[in-house]
Amino acid sequence: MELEPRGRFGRPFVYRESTESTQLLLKDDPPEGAVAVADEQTAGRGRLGRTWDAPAGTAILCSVALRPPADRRIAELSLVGGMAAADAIEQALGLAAQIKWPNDVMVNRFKVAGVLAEAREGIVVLGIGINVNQTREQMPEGAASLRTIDGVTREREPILADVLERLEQLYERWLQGGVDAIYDSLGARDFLRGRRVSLDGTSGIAVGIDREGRLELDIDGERKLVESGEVTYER
Ligand code: BT5
Repeated sequence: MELEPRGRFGRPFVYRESTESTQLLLKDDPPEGAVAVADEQTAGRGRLGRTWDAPAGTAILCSVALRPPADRRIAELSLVGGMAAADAIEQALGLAAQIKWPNDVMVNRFKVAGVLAEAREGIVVLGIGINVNQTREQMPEGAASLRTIDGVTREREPILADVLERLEQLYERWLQGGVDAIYDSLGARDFLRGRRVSLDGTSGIAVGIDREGRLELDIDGERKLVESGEVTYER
């Protein structure tokens, strides 16, 4: 894959046909905006030790080096990355994309993209995986690609360039004003709002993502704010 960067993000640009994980390619103190992309990952990472799987050449698999101030909450960057992916997916597909807190992008209740924010050695590596051209047989349960949704095979490069441009803009806004600064569009994309959800053994109704990027729950009439975790919802 090649990239015509439209801004600061994408310089330098590292591409590998096949690699363990793009999260591991941004080495030696990369500048903010350095991007690594691969056509195939042999050990793609999800959160909490899970894997991210995509057949070679079908998906966007990219990692971006970020250098937020040390006092900022890294988890919020998953939402920033999710927003960039959701906006780009919506643009490519012409269908609404939603954010399932804390890091999934959903279309028609299927997961089409995932985001992983990992902090190490003074940088945050933000990984974004977007399912573009996988066939139905190639998708895990509960997941979809842009192609399984509308039957269209797409070039990945323009979508990648779009994601990075949007990410740069959203990240700048987040740097200035936190989640609050992107909240108008984030709140409108909140997939869990109003749904019955379970988290760490408790269940309740998701009130929604708040202006600090936490998930607000209503558990039997009591409000609870969650900073991180694994949410399941009832379909
Ligand atoms: C995520 O984890 O959603 C974060 C995924 C981040 C992937 C990118 S790709 C570029 C960069 N390099 C990496 O190595 N990773 C990042 P999580 O919420 O834990 O979701 C993982 C779960 O989603 C797995 O346990 C599967 O059930 C499912 N899954 C695996 N591959 C998938 C896919 N292609 N599409 C949708 N769901 C998938």
